[in-house]
Parts: sequence; C-alpha cells; structure tokens
Amino acid sequence: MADYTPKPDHKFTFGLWTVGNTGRDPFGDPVRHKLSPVELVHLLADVGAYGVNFHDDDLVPITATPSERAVIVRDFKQALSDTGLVVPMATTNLFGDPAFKDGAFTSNDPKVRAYALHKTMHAIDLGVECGAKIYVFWGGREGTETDSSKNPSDAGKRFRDALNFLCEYVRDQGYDLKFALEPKPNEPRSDIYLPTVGAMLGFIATLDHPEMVGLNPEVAHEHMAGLNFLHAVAAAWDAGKLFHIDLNDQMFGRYDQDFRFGSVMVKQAFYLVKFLEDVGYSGSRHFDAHAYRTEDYDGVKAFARGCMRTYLILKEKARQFNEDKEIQALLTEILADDGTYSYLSGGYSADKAKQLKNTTFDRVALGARGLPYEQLDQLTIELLLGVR
Ligand code: DIG
Ligand code: MN
Ligand code: MN
Repeated sequence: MADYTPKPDHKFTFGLWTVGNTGRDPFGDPVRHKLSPVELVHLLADVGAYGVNFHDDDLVPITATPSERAVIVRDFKQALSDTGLVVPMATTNLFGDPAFKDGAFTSNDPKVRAYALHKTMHAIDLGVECGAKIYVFWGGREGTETDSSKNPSDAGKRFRDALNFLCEYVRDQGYDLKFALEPKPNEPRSDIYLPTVGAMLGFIATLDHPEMVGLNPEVAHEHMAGLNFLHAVAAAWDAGKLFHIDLNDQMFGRYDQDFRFGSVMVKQAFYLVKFLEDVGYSGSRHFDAHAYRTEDYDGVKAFARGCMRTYLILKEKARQFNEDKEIQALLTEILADDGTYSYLSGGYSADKAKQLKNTTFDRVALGARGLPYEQLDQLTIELLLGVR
C-alpha cells in the first residue's frame, strides 16, 4: 500500500499567509482568530510540512519597532529550531499598504517606487536572515484600471529598473539568492502587467542579470487566464527558469480562488505532478492556497493535509501510469520512429536541406494514420478513477 505521509524530502511548504488566512474576503470579515507566526510554524509542523515562507509583513508587522522586530524574529527562529521547519522562500508585501495603491515598482510616483525598493531590500535581508534561497516577486498592484494613467511601456521599464537594482543589491551583499517572478493576469488590479508565464519569460531576457531571475508560476493564475498550466510550467522548465512553484487549484475564468491543491481540476493536477516528478524538479512544492471560509483551524489543518496528500496520491498515480503496460504500449506505438529522418535531429546542413527537399512524402498516408488518443486518455481517466 502506497504511503501518503508527507516527509521533509517531499519539500512541501506553505506561506504564513496561507494557513494563517483568517477568512476575510471582499464581502466578509474574518471568521478565524489570527495565529502568531510561532503558532503557525507549529501548526505546519503538526501536519507534516517541510517549510514555511513569508511576506515581510506576515512576520514583522509594518508598524513594528526595531526592538519588536528583534523579538519576533528571535521567537520565529526558535520555533523553526524547535520544529525543524526551514524557510526556502521569502517575499515582500508590495500590495497591502495604501502606499502601493497604484503599484510599487511601477507606480507613477517616484517616491513610492523608491519606498518599494527600500522595503524590498529590508525584506530581502529578513528573508536571507531566516535562510531563504528563493525570493518571489508577485506584482499584485503592478497594473491599472485605466491605461490613461500610465504608458505600459513605462511600467515595464520601471519594473526592469527595479529588478536590475535589486539584483545588483543581492550581488553586492553576496547573498545566495535567486529571484522568482510570479505572474497573474488580474486581481486586485483590473489588469496586471506581465500577466502570464510566457510574458515573464520574455521580460526576464531583457534584464541585466537574467541568470538570477526565474519564474514562480501559480496554478490559479494561469487558469484565471484560461491557460494550460502544465504547458506554462513546461515552458519555464525548458528555459531553465522553474525556480519555484505555487500549487493550488482554480475554476477557469473565476476570481483567484486559491483552492486546496487538486480539489478542482484533478486531471490537470495529475499531469502537473507527473511532469514535476518525471523531470526531477527539485524545488519546493509550495501550496499558495487557503482553506474555505467555512473552516475553523481543524479545517485549516485538513486543508493543509489535503494539499500534501493529494500531491502524494497523484505522484503514486504517475508512477502507476509510467508502469502501466497497456498505457506504455500505446505510447510506444504512438512514438514509433523507424529512424528514416533521424539525420535531421543534429540540426541544419545544406546537404540535409537538399536531401529533404528532394524527398517524396505520401501526404495522404500521413493524414490517414489513426492515433489511439481516445484509448490512451480513457486509460488515464480509469487510472485516476482507481479502476486500473
Ligand atoms: C499570491 O499568489 C502571491 C502572494 O501570496 C505572494 O506574494 C506570492 C508568493 O507565493 N504568491
Ligand atoms: Mn493566487
Ligand atoms: Mn502565489
């Protein structure tokens, strides 16, 4: 019987803001009392998580004095030591404070842009102090409701300048830290700049230190845009830019639901887990999600356990898929290659082009070949439904 118990080498992590979500939404007040970072670390240890992530403000309130900060960080580090949890990732809250109401790095106000850099450098210091090796940038307010207010090209330039500045800061400090950009198409802004993984990949190439910057794709965010999350992740992986990943779930075309991983689009979650495991992704499996507003803290623990358990169940399903004789026989048939055109795999040459141009193809036969995808997909469904 497969074991679905989370272990440290599974690298399951949660943000303080996820299990610490008190259930406030745009139409309702909190339904759960607030837990301290120390209490949240122990809650995550109870459910078997490997690590905990945070925005600066999740750990140290924006109003904290230096002496209050010192006590909070001391107690947080003690909780990490007591539980064995680690901090693989940190990030900055550049979306909550009213100062960022028109963006942080892309704000029209140069004082706000400067304050955003100030806040982020201090937050980077805090993240590194707690052990983070990945630093996420989610530009929740980097957008607009009216394009009369800002030239999107200026916004892109400002975002680039900020990231170039912060890359130099990290290099100057000698930090072992990489940046992971997290796209989202909208919410809380009507449109958010650089809305998808694809847009971010193109943007990273324009930076001064692109080698320091990768992606933190989130399931819900690509789904909000009606995109295939697996394809987005595969593009990031292929570019060597899958530095981190936010796992959750989401109905297409809805607001950012941040549901428990695998609780909505089970087939898509299966393909994602299979991909991550097949390619040997070694980063955190970070659940950027939260429990339903209906839940108490027992429900929050059930949410966290469910995220990890579903990931492990789908990981076992992926193993079964890779070992299923009927499925693998179909894939062998589908991927059959008699080697006739293997000469093309080594790239271009004038001789290859001449040979290929002089080749006669039976176009009709190419189109007539049946592909057993219905059978393959039905076997996949039956595997997921537990009848194989
Ligand atoms: C939301 O999807 C964003 C913020 O929660 C955070 O900045 C980032 C880190 O995973 N995800
Ligand atoms: Mn989200
Ligand atoms: Mn996220």
